[in-house]
Amino acid sequence: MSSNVHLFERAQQVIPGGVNSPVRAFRAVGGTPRFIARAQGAYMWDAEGRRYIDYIGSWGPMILGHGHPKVLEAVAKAAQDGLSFGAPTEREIELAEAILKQVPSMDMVRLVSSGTEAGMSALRLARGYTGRNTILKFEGCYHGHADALLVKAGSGLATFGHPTSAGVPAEVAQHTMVLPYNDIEALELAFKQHGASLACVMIEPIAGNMNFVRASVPFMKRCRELCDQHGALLVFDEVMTGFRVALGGAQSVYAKLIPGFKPDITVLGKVIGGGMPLAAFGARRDIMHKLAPLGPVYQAGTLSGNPVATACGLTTLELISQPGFFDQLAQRTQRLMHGLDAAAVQAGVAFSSDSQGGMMGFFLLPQLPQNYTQVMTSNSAHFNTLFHALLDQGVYIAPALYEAGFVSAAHTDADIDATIEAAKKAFASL
Ligand code: KE4
Repeated sequence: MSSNVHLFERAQQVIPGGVNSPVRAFRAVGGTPRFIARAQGAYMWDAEGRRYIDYIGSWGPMILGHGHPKVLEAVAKAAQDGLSFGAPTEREIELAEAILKQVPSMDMVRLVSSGTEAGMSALRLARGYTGRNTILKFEGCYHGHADALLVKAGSGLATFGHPTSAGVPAEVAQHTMVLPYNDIEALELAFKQHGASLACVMIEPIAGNMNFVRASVPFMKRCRELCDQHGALLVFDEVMTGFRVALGGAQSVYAKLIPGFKPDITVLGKVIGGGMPLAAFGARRDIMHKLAPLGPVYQAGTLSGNPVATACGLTTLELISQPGFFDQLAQRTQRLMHGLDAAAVQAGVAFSSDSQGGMMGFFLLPQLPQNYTQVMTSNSAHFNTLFHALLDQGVYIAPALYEAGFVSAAHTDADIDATIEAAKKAFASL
């Protein structure tokens, strides 16, 4: 049995950083990544046979827990019928219908293979529909690694951005504005100065890439109003929140707080694939009719709507649509949050937490942060100590303080209680 250290050394010889996605390398928290051998229910086992209670859940998809028998059965049957055809299938229709049933802001949906692909395509669709080039995003929100979205804030408010990654031409970044999240004044200035050229505002409605930061109701209301006033589209990136914070996603949460609220385009991923490569974007019919082969906005994919991935996603959606699923998931998540809050108070540790449905976040800060700047005032050294103290006790949270956490239907009260006990010991080490 190879050790994690040995596997990491071997991996780094042939894969950049030893990983196929940077956050997995533990560079933010230090130490050796755990090479996972298998997972079942709420648990993962690493290459050394060590068991972890898993709060990453593949960064969101594993809402049922790992290896749900009905999902595995559907995947196995689909695989027997064929892995990929490059031709339409009935199950793509069924999955599209299942998605649209829960997200009434969309009349049509296009299936793709990753959240990045979905976000990139949504952006092109917004530009193609409006005939405009400028896009607006918010600091701390991550929408995948398409060039136009790897951009950080410009020098002044409402100014155009600069690339956050090498290889992104300045000419691309110059069409992207990046504003502080939850900053209504900056938003109004940006629309005042650039409203006529804005194709869209793209937002994570609950920003899981800042751990867990909610868009305030006044801010979200203002996003919607200003988009309407200036003819820009509101693009909801629900790759993380979709079918995770509620069956109808974050937009269903905001629709309860803002009468009649809905975004124009929605980006989905993670849960709708159930752990397999599947994502989607959708909108009203008039917007989606701009897409090839109907309209001038090109978008395509060899494995889009893959028959095995659609079986995984469809079965997952059928199971999470059962009555009471999200109520129970939310109760379990809240039980964990309350337990961690109490443990932190007992240990005298500055701590704040929040959750919605099966998505959660916490900060080693006395109050919940409202934007990226505030999130980054967290003490990263303390977080790293907490991360490893939990990991050493068999509790696996995200290896970065700006990442959200996820509870699954497979997490039992005993798992939650064990996690809280491990946190008590971990807080004592801070
Ligand atoms: P993917 O291309 O990784 O499937 O999705 C990109 C994406 C888009 N939008 C949101 C809101 C997202 O959270 C993501 C991906 N999330 C990260 C975790 N923060 C995935 C983990 C990783 O990058 O390895």
